[in-house]
Amino acid sequence: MNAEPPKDRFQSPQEDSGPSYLRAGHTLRSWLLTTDHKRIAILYLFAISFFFLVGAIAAALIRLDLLTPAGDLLTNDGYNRAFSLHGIIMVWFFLIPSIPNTFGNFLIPLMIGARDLAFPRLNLLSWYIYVVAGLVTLYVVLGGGVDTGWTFYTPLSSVYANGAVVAAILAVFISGFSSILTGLNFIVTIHKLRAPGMTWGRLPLFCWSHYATSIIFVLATPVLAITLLLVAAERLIGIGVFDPDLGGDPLLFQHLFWFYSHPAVYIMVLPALGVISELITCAAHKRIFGYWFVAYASIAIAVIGFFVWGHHMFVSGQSFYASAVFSFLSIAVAVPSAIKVYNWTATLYKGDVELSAPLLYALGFIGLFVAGGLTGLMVAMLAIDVHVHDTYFVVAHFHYIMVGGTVTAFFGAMHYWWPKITGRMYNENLARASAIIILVGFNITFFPLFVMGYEGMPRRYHVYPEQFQVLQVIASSGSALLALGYLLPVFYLGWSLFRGERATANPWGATGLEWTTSSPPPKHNFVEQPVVVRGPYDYPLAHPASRDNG
Ligand code: HEM
Ligand SMILES: [Cu+2]
Repeated sequence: MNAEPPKDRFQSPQEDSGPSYLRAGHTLRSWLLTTDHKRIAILYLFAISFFFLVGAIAAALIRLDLLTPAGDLLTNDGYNRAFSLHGIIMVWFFLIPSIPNTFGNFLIPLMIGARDLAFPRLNLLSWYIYVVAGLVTLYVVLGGGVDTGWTFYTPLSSVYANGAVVAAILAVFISGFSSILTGLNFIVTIHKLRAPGMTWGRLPLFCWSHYATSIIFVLATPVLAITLLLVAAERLIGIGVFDPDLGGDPLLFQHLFWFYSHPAVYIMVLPALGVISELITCAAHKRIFGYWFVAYASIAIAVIGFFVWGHHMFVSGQSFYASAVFSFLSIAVAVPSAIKVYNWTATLYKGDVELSAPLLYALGFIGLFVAGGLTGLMVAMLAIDVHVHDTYFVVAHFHYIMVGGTVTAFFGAMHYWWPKITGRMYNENLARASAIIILVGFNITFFPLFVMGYEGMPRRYHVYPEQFQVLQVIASSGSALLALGYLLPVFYLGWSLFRGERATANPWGATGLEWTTSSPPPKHNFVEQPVVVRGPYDYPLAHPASRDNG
């Protein structure tokens, strides 16, 4: 941990940086009208955490209800509304914005040596759009909810569903503008605002993964927006695009929806992959193994991700040949993902490894992501998918990726960059304990779902045969432990804000530009424009031959 990066890495040491961004103005107004990307990141952190809590309360309701085979807690309709809200909030108001809008916002300018994002006011506008979308969602929650699931499949959503479907669609529609603006902002920033010497080959992998994510934000989100508008028009005035009686096709909805939503699952996980690359190299004090492979793997995932949507429709009656092609392409996406896991492992190998909390989160991530990925390969294969389609097996698979992956990376990022963001250190022992509780709680909650799904327990049912009760009760008890693991950091991180030891500029001995400025950074990030003279992750242990000598 004490290994100092080479002193000559950056030409302008940052001294005497002036008041930090946290101290530049204390009024509510100075926060709500800020154009500082770091403050906007904090605004997002609050808003997104709030929605995570709302989604988690819905999850608690689901898990309590599933304790008994008869589903005694909720009515059928109530259960439908609980899992729909859980899914809608977790996907659109947590998973998609979580890492990009908080850590991406905070870190990209710092990592490339810029003063801010390219469009600071657009950045603030994105936050307000997110908040407006969130308020509409709260209106839906308070108004009793929706029962369509987060996927809004027609004709359920367009004809039969009760509840505030149009309002829920409106909320998701509005939140899309926030995504598009953020994606544009990141793309322009990474192209235009890199410090002198920050070539593409020296870009931190965190930035590469956000670059790939932003491409999906900009290209895919409009498709979702149009699709949702069509559903709303169908429901309100019966335009008939999805209604066979009027010459429409309900399956068209699924094609349009998954053309967005499959790339969107990579929006949810690519930023997490970027986080893990940073955590791993720093914990190993080694240059990442195969930098260009990891960087291009992000782009490959983003591109191939657009051509696999049909794996959600294997049992919809699409042609066998279409299914075979989608199956092949889906398996192909596993290759770049596997490359990353391989390269992280090779990076740790013979590294000077420090078993800190961020590394524990990263290791937990790798394990859960591999389990989620391998079961993803299984459902990408036609024959297996026909057996487990719409069962708990799928629910387990995507929770391993989304919760075991993205949420774990979110917590890892929170710990790793906490000293930079707040200027304070957290309690390392409590942090390690919470990482382990999360890992154990997660597996107790979600592993039984693989077994149940394989044995035929369908998803979205709350009344089930007694044979599944033991596994359901185990899963529910695990979720209580998991909730504890997620809550614990709220307390020790909160404590650290006021009482934590003061952090130095570079407490981990890491090499990124963000660690050359003070913790917390000054309002304009750097006192002098930094000049980059070395490649990324240039740790003392990096093999001389693997250094770039620019
Ligand atoms: C923390 C503990 C959690 C528990 C116990 C839990 C439990 C569940 C269960 C049992 C379902 C299945 C509903 C059904 O198909 O019958 C479900 C669905 C879902 N969960 Fe979670 N979940 C948790 C956390 C999360 C998180 C953190 C996310 C995302 C960040 C998430 C995203 C989803 C999504 C997208 C669905 C699909 C909803 C649908 O079928 O429309 N869950 N969850
Ligand atoms: Cu997919």
